[in-house]
Amino acid sequence: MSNPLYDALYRKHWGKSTPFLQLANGSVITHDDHLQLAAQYANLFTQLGLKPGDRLALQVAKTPQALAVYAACVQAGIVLLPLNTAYTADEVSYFVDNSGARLLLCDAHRVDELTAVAQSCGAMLESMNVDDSGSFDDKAKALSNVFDTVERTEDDLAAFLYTSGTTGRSKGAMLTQANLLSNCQALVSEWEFTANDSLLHALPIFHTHGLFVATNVALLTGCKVLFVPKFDVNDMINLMPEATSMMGVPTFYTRLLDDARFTHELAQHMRLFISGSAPLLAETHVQFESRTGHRILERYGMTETNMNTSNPYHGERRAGTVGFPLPGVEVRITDSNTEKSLPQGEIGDIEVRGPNVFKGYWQMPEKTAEELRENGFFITGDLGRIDEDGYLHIVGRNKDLIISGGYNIYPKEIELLLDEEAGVLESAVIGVPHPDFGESVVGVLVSDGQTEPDVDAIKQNIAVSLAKFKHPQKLFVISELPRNTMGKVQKNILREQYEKTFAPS
Ligand code: MCA
Ligand code: AMP
Repeated sequence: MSNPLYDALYRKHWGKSTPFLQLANGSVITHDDHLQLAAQYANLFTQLGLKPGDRLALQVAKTPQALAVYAACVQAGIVLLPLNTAYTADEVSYFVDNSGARLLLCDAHRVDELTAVAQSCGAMLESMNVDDSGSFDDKAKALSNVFDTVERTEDDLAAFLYTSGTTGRSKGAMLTQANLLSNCQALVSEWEFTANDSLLHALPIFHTHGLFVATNVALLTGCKVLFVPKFDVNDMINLMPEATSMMGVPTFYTRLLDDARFTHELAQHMRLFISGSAPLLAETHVQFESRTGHRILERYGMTETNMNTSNPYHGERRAGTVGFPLPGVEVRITDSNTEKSLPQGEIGDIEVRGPNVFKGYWQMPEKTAEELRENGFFITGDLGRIDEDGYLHIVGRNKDLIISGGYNIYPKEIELLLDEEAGVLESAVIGVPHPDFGESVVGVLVSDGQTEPDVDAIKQNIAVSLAKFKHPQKLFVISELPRNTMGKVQKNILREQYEKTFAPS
């Protein structure tokens, strides 16, 4: 039976006692351990009535078992929908309902809160615990650790990743086996990963970066993963001597630089430091090189496209740029109005095409048509230019998006909630520079002239619906929003006005 993603990432590890995951406490999970557990999970999917093509929503802590759920989904042809553990029940409800997920797998401590969500969406609910108790593991333990891999083609769906839009409603980006496979193959070859690598993995596994970039690269090569539950500077420093490489968002690098224990000596043996998901300040790049002698390799990706471009492994890693298109990926810069390609050096829309580009948004053909052209180019919403040496520079965004510590936050989603609050006529949510997270969220409210908005009460009210990383860190009340002659709110003016909100004093 052919199942291209399973064959490339997992089948070759069958029966191998090579280390896959090394945990912070030193214990090791071999490839064989991992795949036997995955097969038990796949058998449980079948027992629960899940069929190939069904969606499984996964909102659990970062554990080896969570990665085994991913492997089981690939083996059983189930479409994985990983969810940020910070999402509230309201947020989870939308994803389960919209995707039609048959099963919601959650952390045991959230069962009470999510039972009603699963019921109202017609999904089954199972739970997991970090220590492999929980209803899901209890049932799986009794089952066979051998599973007949389900046949799939490269065009079959492997995952849904939700990404918000300027309208505030999240869209399920449908990723095929070919999208994931082609991308990790390109990355392994560009970044020269081999079985001898040891990858320090502190990213969450519910987004592209930690799951499809870091984990897939490791599985494809068979290298070892130093697997820590989240970024903790002490773990990073303790484990770095055992690592050859690490991947992170810019906050990882600024936090390491803020720690005096992160020295030239500690980093000397490392082969590669990779950054992405948010802009790496040129200043961080320079500081990092002067501290460690390493130049961080910055690359550029999106949920809908996996990775698009990368600075070179050999050759100049140019600060402030995201390098060159990956093998098989085309990048062009176009004029927003005419859709025509612009001459080299000019700023325009960044568009990408290649085997990495997703199939479309789940049940949203109009949204798909707005962003994915018939000729296969995807309009990223990022603005950029290509310099005389071919390096891509991202110079801004054509979409209203805040990236805080590598997490994407869509202002519209927060504005819709703020506008509902007592005393608020209208609102604008902006991102302003933040020393730790790169950008952070600020809300600007206009009073309705009758009741003065109660900022503290508003913060508490919206917290019920929104994951913590989306909460405005500051709310300001002003008399009116700046608008242009077309009536559009001029967020650039607000961003300038509140630019220093989080500046170190
Ligand atoms: C945690 N908090 C945050 C964030 N993370 N607030 C804003 N932005 C964040 N990113 C909240 C916590 O709930 C906490 O609230 C408070 O901020 C401070 O927590 P702290 O302990 O300092 O944070 P942390 O837990 O250490 O997390 C920071 C982090 C983490 C390590 C930077 O956010 C992270 O791992 N980010 C990586 C995101 C990522 O993988 N992005 C890839 C997306 P309180 O104290 O009130 O409880 S994939 C992608 O973008 C594309 C495809 C690509 O190109 O890769
Ligand atoms: P997401 O939709 O979560 O996948 O986030 C994708 C967005 O993150 C891109 O459209 C960019 O705006 C941003 N992004 C990712 N990598 C980089 C990078 N290296 N530099 C600047 N922005 C980046």
